[in-house]
Amino acid sequence: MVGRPKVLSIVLAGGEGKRLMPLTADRAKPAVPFGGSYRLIDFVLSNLANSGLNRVAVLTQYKSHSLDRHISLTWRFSTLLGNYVTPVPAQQRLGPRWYQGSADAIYQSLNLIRDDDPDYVVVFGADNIYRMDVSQMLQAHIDSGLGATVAGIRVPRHEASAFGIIDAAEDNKIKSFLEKPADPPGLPDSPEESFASMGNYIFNRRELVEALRADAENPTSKHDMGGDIVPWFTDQGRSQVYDFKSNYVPGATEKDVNYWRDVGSIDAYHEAHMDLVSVDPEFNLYNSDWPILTNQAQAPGAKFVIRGRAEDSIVNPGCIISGGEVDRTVLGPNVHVDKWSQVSDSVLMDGVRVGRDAVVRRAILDKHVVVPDGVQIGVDHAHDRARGFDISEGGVVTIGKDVTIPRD
Ligand code: ADQ
Repeated sequence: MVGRPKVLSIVLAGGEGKRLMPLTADRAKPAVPFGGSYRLIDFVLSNLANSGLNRVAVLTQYKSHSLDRHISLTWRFSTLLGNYVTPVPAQQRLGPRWYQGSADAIYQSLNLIRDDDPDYVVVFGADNIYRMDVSQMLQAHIDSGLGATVAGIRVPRHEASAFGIIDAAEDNKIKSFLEKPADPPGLPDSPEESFASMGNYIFNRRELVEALRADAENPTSKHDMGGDIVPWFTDQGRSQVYDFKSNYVPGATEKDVNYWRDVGSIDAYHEAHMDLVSVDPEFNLYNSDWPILTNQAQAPGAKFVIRGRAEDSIVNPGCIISGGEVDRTVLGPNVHVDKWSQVSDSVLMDGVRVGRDAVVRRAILDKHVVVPDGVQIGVDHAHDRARGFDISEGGVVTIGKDVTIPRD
């Protein structure tokens, strides 16, 4: 890196995550648990920390209580070194209104940039599962001399309308940027793929502030980073793409070197968990050279008694499998599975209780759900629906936090 540039990172963590309901019924999407012991936001914060970017403001807004608590409890850096991760709730500094869009969230928090006085501002989303060395992207940004750098990744064209789509020249300069186009263009060398924005940006501080001010005064703007700010830089020929393919983190396997997932729907969330428990997963949680950090549960080791067993599963501390059978499942901390029960292809979060002789199949059970003796979930979808459970397009049953399921 050239000298020591001053960098402020801003993590956008105000998303509602409607498609993850009921997991987002009373928490922001970045606070949704993932992989048994993490929350979604731990991935971006770990990437920043592992990249040496230790001055981080997390902008929150929607149902942010558990997110704020998680950040304050888990992400305390040494303030002696001037490092910090701080949650910044919507502050209504510019009048009695919440943030309108992600650009407005930053605009309303310009005082953070003024106070921190950085040369560069890293603006990353909080909802994705990936490993990335952000210092490599920062170097590419600095080398380009441009105002904005957008991280990009190839995605299947049939999924591309959910993303900002980039058309870049050979020197990586962005020629056009279309936010969530209905009919996304394919790539010249691969028509069934599109080049998507990962929602991760690096800006020169001065130009970002100028763009945000111009945007705030534009009555037709939706005040969105992807929809308005990136196109602003692109119109001026001041933006480039950083191809995620060129990013390398220590310890990455051939399979997970450029893994990136938006787990924004129940099916995508479930699928990402099934990958974690597979024998040879695409995303390797166990890369200690680039650790994903979190606040681990204070609990004794998982215990298996009375022929209780778990296979192809992740089992967190505090779990007791007492005679039950667990297959292809992620168990968060302190889950109990009792005798003669079968749990498969599922995600059970902190404190779930499964009684005797119960069946849980292809289900996501949020924290402290209680499955009483003999109850079946995910076996008969008509019955699941009649009991008011959410069933995804892909047939995954999801039950919200603290629900005690009635006996049949
Ligand atoms: P989306 O993810 O659909 O697309 P958005 O809903 O704005 O865009 O979420 C981006 C990030 O900002 C998320 O981490 C979210 O939690 C956060 N966020 C949203 N509104 C916010 C607000 N008002 N205050 C604070 N934080 C907020 C974006 C880009 C696309 C890109 C995809 C990649 O717009 O171009 O392709 O991300 O996933």
